[in-house]
Amino acid sequence: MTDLVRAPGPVVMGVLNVTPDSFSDGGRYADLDAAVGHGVRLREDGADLVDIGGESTRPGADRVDAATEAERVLPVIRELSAAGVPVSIDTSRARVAEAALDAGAVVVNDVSGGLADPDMARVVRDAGCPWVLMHWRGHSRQMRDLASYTDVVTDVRAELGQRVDAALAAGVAADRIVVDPGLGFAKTAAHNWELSARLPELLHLGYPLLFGASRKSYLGRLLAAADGTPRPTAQREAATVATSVLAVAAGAWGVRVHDVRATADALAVWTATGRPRLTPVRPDGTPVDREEAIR
Ligand code: PMM
Repeated sequence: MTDLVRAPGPVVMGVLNVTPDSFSDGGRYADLDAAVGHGVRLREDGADLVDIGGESTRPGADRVDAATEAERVLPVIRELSAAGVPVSIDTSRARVAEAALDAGAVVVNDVSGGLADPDMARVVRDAGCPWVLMHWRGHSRQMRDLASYTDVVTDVRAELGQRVDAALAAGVAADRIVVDPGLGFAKTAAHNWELSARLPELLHLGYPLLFGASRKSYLGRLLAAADGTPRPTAQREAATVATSVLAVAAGAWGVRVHDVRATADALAVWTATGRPRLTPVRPDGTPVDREEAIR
């Protein structure tokens, strides 16, 4: 597992939210057996990692306290790890991350990119585990008010770069770092599409990139009914698969998805086709060169 960050990929992270209120699977896996069963299924479906979260990050969600978050995730992590399923802990709290690593988790997925808890860098450095640094500007309650950018791609790249620098300064090894643009976190639908379209510009940070679009509301809005009703979360799978393949073809290292089998199947097709890569193009169809993409 220590080689996961350097894996040729694509890495598929399966989502397991042990919460009553996550936007897509909230409430479904609150019971231990159901959660463990689902984690095993995600692994069988092709997940390289099962990402376990005990606090909803849905926009507008209230925070839970650290003890509640830990109580939700630790038993699931223990059982899945004992069953040989590689687990990441989706938390922005150092205390929860530390306990999760003790319970068998092998990766820390921090939606705050180390901003929410100043002690997180120490925990990750001491564990020597991979750390997913997601772009983040504030907790769920405030994030809708923070979606303001001069240019979303250059701003997200710069802010992620600062999080990487802070991690390195705290002694985290460069080869343990994964970055993530944080689709839907202080981002409008237009921001999410812009980040998707210009993903190669984020790769210039020089770190493996995780892409998490699965079932998010901008896909529901894209696929809305004629009366404007967003497509329900469970019916956003084909769009999710498309985002995953396009992200990987644009150079993403991995994707974070709810329906692992659908995305793993699509990525198997991509691999069998010789891993074709997208080249960024101008609106007139001519390729954008590296220098121009950096801007
Ligand atoms: N999205 C959610 C939660 N955790 N972690 C990373 N690294 N990237 C994401 O995009 C991300 C995340 C919210 O989605 P969920 O409610 O389906 O877990």
